[in-house]
Amino acid sequence: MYAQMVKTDADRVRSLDEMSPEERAFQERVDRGEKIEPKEWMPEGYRKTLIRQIGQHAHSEIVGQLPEGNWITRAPTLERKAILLAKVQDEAGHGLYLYCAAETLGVSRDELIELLHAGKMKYSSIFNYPTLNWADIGAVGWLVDGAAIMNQVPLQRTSFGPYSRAMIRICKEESFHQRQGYDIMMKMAKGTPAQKAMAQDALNRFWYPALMMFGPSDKDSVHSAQSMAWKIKINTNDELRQKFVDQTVPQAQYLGLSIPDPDLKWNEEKGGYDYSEPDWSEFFEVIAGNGPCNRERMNARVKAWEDGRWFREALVAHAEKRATARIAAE
Ligand code: BYC
Repeated sequence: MYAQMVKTDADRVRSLDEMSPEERAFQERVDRGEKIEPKEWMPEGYRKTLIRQIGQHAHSEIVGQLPEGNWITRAPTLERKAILLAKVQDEAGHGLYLYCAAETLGVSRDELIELLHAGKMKYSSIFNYPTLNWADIGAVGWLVDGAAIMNQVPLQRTSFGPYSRAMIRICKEESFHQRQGYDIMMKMAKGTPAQKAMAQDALNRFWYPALMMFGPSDKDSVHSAQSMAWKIKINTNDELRQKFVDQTVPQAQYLGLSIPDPDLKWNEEKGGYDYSEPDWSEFFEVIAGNGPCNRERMNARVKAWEDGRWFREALVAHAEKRATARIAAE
């Protein structure tokens, strides 16, 4: 099993009494709902957790361009192509806001990217699944961006100021992304029987990977308790997964598609659906680097980074030349 997935006593969230005066004052600010800004004192664990989560989130946006970018040249109409192009460009922008937010914590974008390429940082499991046909682009927009919004709307209230502000802007764009995906699904599901079958097949393949996006079940989540105490996370993984299921099932019904879960059932008492858990062994394999597309995704990212090296170096050389000229002129 994945090493960091083992919970120990050391993972326990400490009470105010067990904290140093500085930590206690910090925790009380978080409890009051104050935002923490980059230059302010913060516990080292808080800083590290944020770098891990924001960095992972930024990488997900950038790697997430690959499965959709694959379909830009094959979009069925000019309008669909323009829309998809804009969406994929938005993801690059999201990555940049997030890398900038992480940089305020004292880590550079280059360092984060090196860690990703060395396999020492993660990105969302979902992007290790292939997009086999156009219906998959609909399913990604509807389900993947739908799950992303469910996770990110509460993160607008996260305690770290730069992350929270990045989330506000990202969420506005994500809701457009989700709607464009649903619009593709609607066209396919109300189209010919063959198109409807493609939409159903895409839903079948993306349903459980989308549920995995929220992370392991609460009992196996190593970081949730501390991250929630610090208000880095606002909800548990299972809470958000449940909300996503409850929101998505009626959307599937409207499309006339069925969720690939024979045990899915409305539970009146809890006011939500009972549903089958994803195959967690598959999830742990994917985040350990053994999903269907992990190697392909990383090779594409490393190649893009290497191919762009001359351009980054030219920018730095140009900036240095201008700075030298400015100093000489003064
Ligand atoms: N994939 O203790 P836990 C997008 C890891 S981009 C991979 O519950 P935590 C989009 C976790 O990192 C969407 N790894 O962790 C872009 C930890 O391992 P480490 C990206 C996962 O952090 C382009 C271990 O499992 N969204 O939507 O408390 C086009 C234990 O988990 C995953 C974000 O990044 C996963 N799914 O909770 C279209 C949102 N889940 O780090 C769309 C921000 C867990 O100890 N992140 N792990 O080695 C979060 O909200 C939280 O980090 C998570 C996980 C809920 C994902």
